[in-house]
Amino acid sequence: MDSMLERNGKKVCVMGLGYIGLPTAAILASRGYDVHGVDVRADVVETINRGEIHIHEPRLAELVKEVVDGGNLHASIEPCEADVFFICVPTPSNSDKSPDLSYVRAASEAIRPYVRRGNIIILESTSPPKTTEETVVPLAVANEFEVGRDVFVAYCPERVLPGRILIEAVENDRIVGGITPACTQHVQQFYETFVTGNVLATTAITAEITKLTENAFRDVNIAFANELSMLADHLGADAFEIIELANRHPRVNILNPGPGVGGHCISVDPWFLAHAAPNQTPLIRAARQVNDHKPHFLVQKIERLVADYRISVVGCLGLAYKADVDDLRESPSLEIVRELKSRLNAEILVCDPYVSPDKFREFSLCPLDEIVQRSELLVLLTDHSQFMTLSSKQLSNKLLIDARGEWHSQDLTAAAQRDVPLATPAASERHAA
Ligand code: SAJ
Repeated sequence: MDSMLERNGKKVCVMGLGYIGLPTAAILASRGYDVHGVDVRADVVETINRGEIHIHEPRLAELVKEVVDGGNLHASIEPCEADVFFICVPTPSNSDKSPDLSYVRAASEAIRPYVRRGNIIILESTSPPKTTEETVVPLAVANEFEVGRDVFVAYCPERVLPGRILIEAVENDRIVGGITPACTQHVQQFYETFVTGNVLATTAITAEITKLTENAFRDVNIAFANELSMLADHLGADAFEIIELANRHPRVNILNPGPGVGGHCISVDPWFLAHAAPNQTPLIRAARQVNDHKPHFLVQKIERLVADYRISVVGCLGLAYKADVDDLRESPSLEIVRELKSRLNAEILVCDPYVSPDKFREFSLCPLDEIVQRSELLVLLTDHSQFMTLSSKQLSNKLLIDARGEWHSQDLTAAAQRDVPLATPAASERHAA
């Protein structure tokens, strides 16, 4: 539909400048759109208008600087008139696991005065079924407009993996679910101007459920791996070796056990499905419970090891929810450290090279060298690449717990007790040495 010339001058208003909204705004700006980004946080708006960013994501800082300096991206706390509106705000869950749509509601209400005939409104936030139709349409579209004729509304879920957002936002296939076929068609044409993957057309409710299904699928599969790791520990076997061997079967592909499942997506989204259909989702609920239990299981193992070996200094490597990101949302690593700090008598040292001490003030962080030098027990919680470079010499004479199965693949098998340790004679000798 759009040539580069047509894009110039076409205005896009992006509501929410977080992990999805900011990369989306920057990508659109780099493709020639005139992008007005909106965030409720004045500090975020100021940071972006200086050409800087407030989150960590590879290559995003350079891109934002380029498009802000070039005049194609401007941030504000207020929306403005635009041709296309994106809603990219958080959709957390309440304490009873029901979805909290307050940010979607607020963003929809905020754009309503600016929406004109011919405009497109896209919801990208992961949302429970029917949110586009029952929340966005009534709040964002004035009564005088008919959806599908005057204003075009669709749900188009983001599917990007943190750490690869700028690549996946462009290259992944996208799903566009319009409220009507005309909405789908308009929005599909718009995505085709900047996405190189296929843009697949469907309805709003199908797109909403599909997005939740993707993350629930991954959660169930990780839960299987985590359950296996606890089962193997109970029976005195190594889950990582079992998985490695089982995965040699041509039709078996088990994921990695870890300290639990974190991040703002996979640990939250399956509950939206469970909440929407409580009696139809026993497996999805069980998976959530298994993954939520894993951090406590690890804390108990660490506690036992500390008591058995009279350990006085424990080093925890990693706070973020996964490798090479700075995101602490729902992080099992952070949950484990918090629990260890409140339950153990030992000194707990913590290192995370991605977490800035200026932003994180709950407790102080330690340089990696110091942790490696001082800890009697080292626990690998998040598999940041910096931790993969530790040599077997640096890790010798220590008890090790590798919750990710990574040190093993670095050929440290002899030193590392993977996932959940058994107090093997070898470990106790090393500890004594
Ligand atoms: N994890 C494991 N074992 C594994 C894989 C992951 O324990 O084998 C853990 C991670 O350490 C992390 C959590 O699971 O704590 C989630 O990490 P992830 O890399 O699986 O996914 P996210 O949350 O970073 O991103 C997911 C992606 N969804 C899917 O892969 C189906 C991404 O494509 C979505 O766009 C994103 O959720 C989202 O925004 O919904």
